[in-house]
Amino acid sequence: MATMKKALLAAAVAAFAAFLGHRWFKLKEITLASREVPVKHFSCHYLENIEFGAEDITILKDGLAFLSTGLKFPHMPALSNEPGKMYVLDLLHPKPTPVELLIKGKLDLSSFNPHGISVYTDETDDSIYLFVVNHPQHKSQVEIFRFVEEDTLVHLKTITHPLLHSVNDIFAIGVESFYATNQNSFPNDALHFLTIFLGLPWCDVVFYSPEEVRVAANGFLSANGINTSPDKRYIYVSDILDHEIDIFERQEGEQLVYIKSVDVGSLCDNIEVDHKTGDLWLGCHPNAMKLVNHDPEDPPGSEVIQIKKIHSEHPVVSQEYTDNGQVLKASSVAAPYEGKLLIGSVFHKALCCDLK
Ligand SMILES: [Ca+2]
Ligand SMILES: [Ca+2]
Ligand SMILES: [Ca+2]
Repeated sequence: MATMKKALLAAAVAAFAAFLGHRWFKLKEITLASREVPVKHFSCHYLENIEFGAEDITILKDGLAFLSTGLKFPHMPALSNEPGKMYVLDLLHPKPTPVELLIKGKLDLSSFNPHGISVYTDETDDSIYLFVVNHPQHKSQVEIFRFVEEDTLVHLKTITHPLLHSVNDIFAIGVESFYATNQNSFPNDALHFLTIFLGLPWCDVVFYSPEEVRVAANGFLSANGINTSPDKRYIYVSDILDHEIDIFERQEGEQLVYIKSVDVGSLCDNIEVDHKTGDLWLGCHPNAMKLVNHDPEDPPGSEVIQIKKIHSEHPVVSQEYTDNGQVLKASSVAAPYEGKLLIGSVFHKALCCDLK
């Protein structure tokens, strides 16, 4: 009897070890831990004044770009002790230079830690609202600003909600309503890591309006960038650890209906969409292990991926820019505008490139 018990126990331990080994192998696949990218550059220069990352960038139709900079994030190197800042840059200027935005209002600037951003233009009076994910003391909240004059943001409102527990990016759809991605399935890091280890796609996208807050879509391993088609009919979400872009249709009453997923073969962070062509531009991490290891001898690289004809039977996914971390570490966003491309990063610099 004792021998039988021992044999069963040994079999159980072996099965558990095999399971752990399998999950460990899967984790290496998820993080693309052995991936290297070749170097493929455009003609680019560093943007002045951006030394501590520009995690997210978005560009208005008139060439005005907004940048969120200085993100401090758990497990990522933070090179500056200063709080984060917002910048604006005019791409129509002969020598576009980022200018720090002055923030007016009651927001605590000493703990300002800006992450994903989105702009909403109110077409009735052309006023511009800037929505910014903020992580003071590593919490998650959304700040709504109004952009006034050339270089000023007026803080209007801070939004917190239990469903908005680990927000990465947002897509603003009204003066006070938005979709937000949660990159963790649980606010607790250890529980979230466990779900990733077990491969459970439990992250969600939340719809927020003053009247209603609810989960609008789920089933993401980790939801990161979110943006829309030029006609605002579709929503694109980067499921970063699943290496794909998930496409949803917005239906009446802000119901999201899943359409399909497009494989990108990389860990794509934020999504920007060309206003004219509808092409998607993705700032991606070629290898997430390098991102968490931050070994100066083997830094995390950068990768920009473009998707053309995303709604057709055969979307065209192409690798447009890659770097081994010597020029740009940890690219997180690529924003196109009239033959130019701004590439931002999590904690490093930002580039202005010529696509022609
Ligand atoms: Ca964004
Ligand atoms: Ca997915
Ligand atoms: Ca992001």
